[in-house]
Amino acid sequence: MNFPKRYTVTAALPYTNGPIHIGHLAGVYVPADIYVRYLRQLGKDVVFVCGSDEHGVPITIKAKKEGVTPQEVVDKYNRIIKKSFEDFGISFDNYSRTSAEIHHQTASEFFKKLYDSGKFTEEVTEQLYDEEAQQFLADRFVVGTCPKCGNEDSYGDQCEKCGTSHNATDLINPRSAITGNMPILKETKHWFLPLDQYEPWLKDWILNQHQKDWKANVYGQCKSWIDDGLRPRAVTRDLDWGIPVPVENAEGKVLYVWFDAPIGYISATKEWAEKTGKDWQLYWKDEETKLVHFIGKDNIVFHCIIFPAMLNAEGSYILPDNVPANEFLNLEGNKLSTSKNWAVWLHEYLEDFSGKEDVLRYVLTANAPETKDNDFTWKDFQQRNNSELVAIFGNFINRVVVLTNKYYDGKVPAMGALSDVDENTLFELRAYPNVIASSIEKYRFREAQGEMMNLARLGNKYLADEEPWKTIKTDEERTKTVMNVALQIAAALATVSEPFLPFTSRKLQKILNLDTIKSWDSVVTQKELIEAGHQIGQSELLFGKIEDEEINQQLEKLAATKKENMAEAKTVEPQKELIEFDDFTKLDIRTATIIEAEKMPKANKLLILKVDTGIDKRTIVSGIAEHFSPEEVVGKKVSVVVNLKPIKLRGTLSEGMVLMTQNKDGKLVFVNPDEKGVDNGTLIS
Ligand code: B3M
Ligand code: ZN
Repeated sequence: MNFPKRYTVTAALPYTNGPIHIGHLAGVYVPADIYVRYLRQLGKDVVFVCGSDEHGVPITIKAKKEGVTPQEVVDKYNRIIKKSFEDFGISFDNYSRTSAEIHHQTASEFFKKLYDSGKFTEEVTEQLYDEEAQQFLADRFVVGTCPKCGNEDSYGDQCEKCGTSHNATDLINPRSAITGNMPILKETKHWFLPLDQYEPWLKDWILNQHQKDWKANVYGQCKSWIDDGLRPRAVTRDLDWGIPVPVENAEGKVLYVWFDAPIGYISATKEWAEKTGKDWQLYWKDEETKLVHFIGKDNIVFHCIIFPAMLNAEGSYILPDNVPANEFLNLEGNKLSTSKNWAVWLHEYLEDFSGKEDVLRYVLTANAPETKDNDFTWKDFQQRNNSELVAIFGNFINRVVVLTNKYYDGKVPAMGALSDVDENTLFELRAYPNVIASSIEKYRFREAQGEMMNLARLGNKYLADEEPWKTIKTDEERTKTVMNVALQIAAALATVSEPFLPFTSRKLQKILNLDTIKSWDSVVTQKELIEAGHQIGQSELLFGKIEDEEINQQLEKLAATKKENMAEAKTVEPQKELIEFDDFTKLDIRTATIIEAEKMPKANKLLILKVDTGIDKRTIVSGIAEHFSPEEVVGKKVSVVVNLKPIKLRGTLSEGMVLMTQNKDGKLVFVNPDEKGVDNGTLIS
């Protein structure tokens, strides 16, 4: 492989108007982190930067909604987001903020340089204005119909449905996101980056030079943008939150957030260089530096067209070598959504699965939306943990370590004469670092991780085939060799798993009692990664099984969110697919009475009900505790699905489901056959 002299790796700066969820991790931060950890293992000179994107309209909207200042909003979420990154081992060299002084300075200087060298055009144009709010409406302050796809809820700057990025005045039927009013047009002066002038250059750079090495989804979006024809883009806004436009006669104007945010990568590098005594310019201006931007697909145009045009206009910067954007991750079949709370928030995940940071990293990479949108499901999460991490990786390591301790008091036995199987196994082992590296270099992280797991599979199979637990009784020398080979695989795994599972790798290093993990290269070249006579430590559980109950709790949580959303939207749920009469008759719904009720300990939403179904008296766990106290429900007549397969919820077996619906205020109410003379156990049909 031909390596550049150094790397600058950036990960999209998250908007600081909310916490981050699994979609962010899967789309941007885990792949970026895998890439960087791998480079560091090779001993490469790399800087990995990110930071909070603290300007822009979403933050001011959030502040208005919560009745606080934008600064309070960004302070709060910067703290939460930064902690989530640390918790999940995203190993930034610097996590900065666009509200930092150094960023204001860097972005202002950048603007000033383009301004002074006449790279902007100045135009007085008519922009949307909300008379009631006395404010110009740009970007997310305005919604309307997308001129490209007809989505009626497109934002002023971008349509989330078709991904098109446009000017607010392009929207059909625009309305103010602040007051809902129809805006008027009012004249205002702004500075524009004449993208049209960069079209021939962009065509050559992207369409001719990067057709092959950029991902198809990235290249495709760029091409369609260029084919549609580029138009001048305003780089300033009439807003009071942001970086003031650093020229005269620009009162009340700030830099457009998408002008300042990508410059945040540069400021974050400068801040890092100041702290570490490095020269930041080498990382941004030296042709031998490889610049890579990790982003989500909705950021492609900004990173592939607008920011490069800005860098080109400035003149002294390098351009990105690659922009490996991922598609989107869905959750249980639906689009992740902050406003609908349809997400697995990272800080909430850790409340339920603390110590399982690597499990989430693993599942998100195994399912990464690299080439198309993908779905995260809790069932898949459980299955990948239990039958891959526990059953393959964990099981292999546990066997090796337990047997080494049992047979040799934890001292690595010496390798004797090697059989063909041993030779082949060691040969395969030495091939893995390059196989994994070659996938990582192509930004195919799920493939890379799959190969890492194949190494664990190799170890597992080797032990299962060679059966040291049997040969120990018949052939002590052979057993030593087998255990030695197995230990080599374990040591190699500590190295090649590190980019994907950094916490596990560290644990494994500790179990094997290694001062450091072996270098990526030494796995290829070194005969013995762990030497005969080396004392290893005791076995420790690398991964724990995840029970059905834990998964059911997560599914319950999502079901509750869905119900809340329905109530809020006051929408009628669309009719479900038609079913056969036979399917209907399978349902056994009975009238019943609640005879006892108590709160589920340590659960906000659950009540444990004892229900007289006419057939029997049984326990049903119901997610209604936020709507009813136990006292309120005792004696209530209800309808119950009695033949639903029992499931355990927080340790209590729930045998059926009490049918609920919602009243106009969104409060849950029972489906109540409150006719006199209806006996319990009467079939609802
Ligand atoms: N904050 C958009 C986003 O979070 C934006 C990325 C900026 S990267 C320079 O989707
Ligand atoms: Zn659209």
